[in-house]
This record gives sequence, C-alpha cells and structure tokens, in this order.
Amino acid sequence: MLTRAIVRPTALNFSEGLTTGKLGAPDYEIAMRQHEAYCAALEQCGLMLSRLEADSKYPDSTFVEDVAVLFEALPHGRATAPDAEHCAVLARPGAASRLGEIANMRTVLADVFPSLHEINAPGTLDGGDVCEAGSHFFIGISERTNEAGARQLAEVLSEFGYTSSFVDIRKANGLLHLKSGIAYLGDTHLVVTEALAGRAQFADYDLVRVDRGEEYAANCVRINEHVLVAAGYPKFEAKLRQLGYRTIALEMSEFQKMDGGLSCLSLRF
Ligand code: CIR
Repeated sequence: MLTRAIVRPTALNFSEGLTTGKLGAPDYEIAMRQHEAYCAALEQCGLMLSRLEADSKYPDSTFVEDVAVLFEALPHGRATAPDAEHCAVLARPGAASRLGEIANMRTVLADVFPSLHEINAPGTLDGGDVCEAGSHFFIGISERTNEAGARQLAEVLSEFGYTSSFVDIRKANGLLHLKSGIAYLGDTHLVVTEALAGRAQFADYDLVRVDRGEEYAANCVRINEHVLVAAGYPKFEAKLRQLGYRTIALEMSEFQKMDGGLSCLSLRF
C-alpha cells in the first residue's frame, strides 16, 4: 500500500531541459495544468503529497523519479537500521545538467528515510531505469545508467532482501530509460513494448504488450487500486481494463515533449 509521494512542480524554464524528441517546445501553462491534474490523480489514489518547490536552476527537476529509488525493506532482508521499513537510494543522474539535482533531494529524503544510501562515482544511475517487480528489480543499463551504478544499487537492494538483474537497453531504439518501455503492475503483470517483449528475463511474467504506435503508454504506474496511464492510447487502456484494472488517463503532452513519462513525475512510497 502506497501512502505518500514527492512531486516537484514544473519550473518556468522547463523547456530548457534535455530532450531528444521532435514534438516541439512545451508550453509552461499547459504543463502546469497537466502537473496539477497528475497531483490530483495521486491524491485520488490515496497518496499524501510532499510538494517541493519548482527549481529553475534545474529545468528537468520536475522529473523527480530520476533522482532517487525508494523501496520497502523485505521482511527477510537484513535491514541495516532497525526501523528501516522504507529505504531510499539517492541516484546519480547520468546527464551532467541533472547531477546538481541530488543536493536538494538528499536533504528532502534525509528527513523522511532513516536509511539513505547513495550511488557514488564513477557510478551513474537514473531512477527511470529502475523497475521494481515484486521482490525483484530490473535495472536498465542505458545512456544514463552505467554498470557501476547498477551494481551499486543491486548491492544495496540485496541487503534489503531483493534480487535484481540488468537489462541493457542501449540498443533499444528510442528508449531513454528502462521504464520508458516496461512497467510492473503487480499480480505478475509486466507491461512491455514489442521492442523488449522478447527478452528472456521477462519470460516468467504475464506480459501486457503495448501495440506499436502506442509505445509511450508503456510508462504507466500502478498506485494502490488504480493505474495511471497517459491519455490518448485507447487500445492499451482497454487492455488494462479487460485485466480488471481501474485506469485514470492523464494528459501528458508537454512532458512527452521533454522525454518524460508518468512515472518520472513522482517518487512514491
Ligand atoms: C531528461 O532527459 O532527463 C528529462 N528531460 C526527461 C526525464 C524523464 N525521466 C524518466 O523517464 N524517468
């Protein structure tokens, strides 16, 4: 059961962030409204929000998920602190322009998480490359996350009872992060784009395939009784509903222009 989320509203100079897309510049006012609707949806799912201040020093800082990995210690895990039920690992973004985002996030997380770990150089790791799937984590090796960073995270996770494996997406066309192409819904359901569906690592899951042309929808998020999905992908949303999920569709156009998806806009725990 998730109860809380950390979000950071979009900065005025959001359009100066990184993007590989060719969808045009995002509109700040529309992005703000979309972010507000996203926050309202999190609240509808029962989460209490910590809203950080917008930070124009870092135009990509609204994508808070990339800066940390949050998880719960498994009962059989060897917690290093007796009260370490919720654990946090401060990431180390692979894009130079985003590295500075961790200083403020360190302060924010230290207040909430008694057990705060960090990825250290030469490791790099973006939270968008980290997909929790029950007691296992998939960690993407990407343009942003290197093997040193992935190994450091895997070590921390194993202390808390989780197994992990690496998924190399460097040759998977058009995927910025692992979670641009997969999402775990619980109940053995793994959402996956066609480009990643054939990976042997995913063979034990019940795959929910995202049709070609709807790839952006793969970045969806299960929050308690609901699944947040990007609006405009009717075939995918219908598949989720057929599986019994209650969906909330959210307009994401301005974040998509900056290569961001639904999951990156919050840290949930
Ligand atoms: C970036 O390139 O870092 C941002 N413009 C987008 C980050 C999106 N994050 C994510 O998918 N986890």
